[in-house]
Amino acid sequence: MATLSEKGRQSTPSLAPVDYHAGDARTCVSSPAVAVRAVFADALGRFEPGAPVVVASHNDADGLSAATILARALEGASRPVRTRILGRGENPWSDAFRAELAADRPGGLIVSDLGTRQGAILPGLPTIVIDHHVPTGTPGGATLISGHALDPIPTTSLLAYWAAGAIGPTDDLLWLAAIGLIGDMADGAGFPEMGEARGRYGITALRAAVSLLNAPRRSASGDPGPALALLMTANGPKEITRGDRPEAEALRAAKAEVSAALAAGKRVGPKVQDGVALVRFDTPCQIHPLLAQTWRGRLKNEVVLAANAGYRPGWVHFAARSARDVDLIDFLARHAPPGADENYGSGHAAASGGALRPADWNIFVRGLGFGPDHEVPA
Ligand SMILES: [Mn+2]
Repeated sequence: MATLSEKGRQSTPSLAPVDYHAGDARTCVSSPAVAVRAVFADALGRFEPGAPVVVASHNDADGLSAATILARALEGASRPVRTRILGRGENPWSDAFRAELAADRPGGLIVSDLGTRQGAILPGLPTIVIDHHVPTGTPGGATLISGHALDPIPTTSLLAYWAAGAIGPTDDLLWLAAIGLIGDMADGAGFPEMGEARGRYGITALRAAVSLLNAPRRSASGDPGPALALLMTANGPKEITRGDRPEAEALRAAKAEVSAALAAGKRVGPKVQDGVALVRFDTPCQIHPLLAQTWRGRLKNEVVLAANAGYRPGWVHFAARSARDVDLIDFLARHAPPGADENYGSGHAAASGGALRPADWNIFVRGLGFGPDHEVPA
């Protein structure tokens, strides 16, 4: 595995070493952008020439913009590319995705903003993992371009923007990097690219575009198609916010749908028991993180659990937040039901959650002291 993890940025030129292929001489670089471009160029050179590249990415604004940056850059260089946005319950390190790739037989795979896990995604397939989450493993023989050790931590879209410099000119892709920066970091502070994008495209239009692009993944359909289609062809955020194409209309409809679901969810009162506030509701929309955040602002002493049994059939998805200084990863680990797996209790100390089968959910809430009226039909 080639690992890129380096401290320091353009503003503070450092000669921090970069692991650039195990065994090779250590390469000294002056900025993460330069390092990312070099590592990406090298890894792309090992893809099968002329064969399609699959770009798999997350369905939020950062993942969508990262995928778009990479796909547009590759298309600009006349390389065939297929974009695959992963949705709810999907994960590249799964048998389902492995089988899909094996049938597709691409010449290379780029996986962006989908985490960094243990093992090869498809053994033998040249793979680049671009990500900024805390790695939970080493992705086999893939080239890993990880931003998590940088300070500040870049978004995946910004890493993709730096990487795309290895393929061709990136000037028209800058606004896409900004979409991801706003999506994951709100203001993108600490990155000169954000200041430049703000000056060229306007922060208001960029923020409004992010809000629309994040709506479909929270809607019942979860369809990333319209957002991706707009990003692939637009020349700036206003073509998303003011567009009259059907795809732009679909984003506005998704946003209205999620707003209505959230308004209904806010009318559900929490049940408090032994320091835990439980908000139980059923909707196909992914509003549980938003609702948990809302109640975190109102309940100063409780661990808030917002639980949604309508999001994915056969599962209870929940978000955990607390205004108190509680390590939620630790809290959930201490209360884990026997059936909890990797879908339960990951994330951050301050923002966690998970998904449980109804039978396991019922054991979980019983263990927290809630009565049978809070259980979900198994
Ligand atoms: Mn991200």
